[in-house]
Amino acid sequence: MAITDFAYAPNPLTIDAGSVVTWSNTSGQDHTVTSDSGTALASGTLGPGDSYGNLFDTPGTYSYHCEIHPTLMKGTIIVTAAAATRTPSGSPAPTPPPGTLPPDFKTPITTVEASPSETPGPRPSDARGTGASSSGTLLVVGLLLALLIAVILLYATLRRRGEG
Ligand SMILES: [Cu+2]
Repeated sequence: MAITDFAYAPNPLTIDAGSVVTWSNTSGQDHTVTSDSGTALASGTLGPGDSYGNLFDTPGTYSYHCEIHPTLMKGTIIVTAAAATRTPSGSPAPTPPPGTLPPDFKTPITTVEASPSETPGPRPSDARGTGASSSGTLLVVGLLLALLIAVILLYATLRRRGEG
C-alpha cells in the first residue's frame, strides 16, 4: 500500500480479516492515515519514507483520509471474513474424525504402512552409523599402519646411517 502524491494505492483495497496493511509514504510530502470515524487508523504524520501498519482483525469497511489533505486523499479498506470462515471450517474438520473413526483409522493405517517403509530408512541410517563407525575403525587402523610403517622406515634409515 503506497501513499503517493495525494492518493492511496491501491484503493479501495480488499483484504482478509487478520491481514496487516502497511502504508508507505513514497511521496515527498507529509500525509496521515486516519479513520473517518473511530480510532482504528491513526498514523499521525507520516513524513516521506515513513510507513504505518495496521492489523485488521474485524471484518468491515474502513474509510480513512489524510488529515493534511482531507478533501484530496480518501481511502477505503474492505476487510472480508474469509480468514474467519476458514477457522470454523478448520475446527469442524477435526470434529468429524471421532464420528468416522473406522475410515480415518484405515487412512492412518495406510500412513503406518508408509512409516514402516520409512523404518527401513532409519535402518539404512543405522547402517550408515555402523558404516561410519567401521570406517572410523578403518581410519584408526590405517593411521596405526601408517605410523608403524613410518617407524619402520625411520628405524631402517637410522640403521643404514649407523652402518654407514
Ligand atoms: Cu496527505
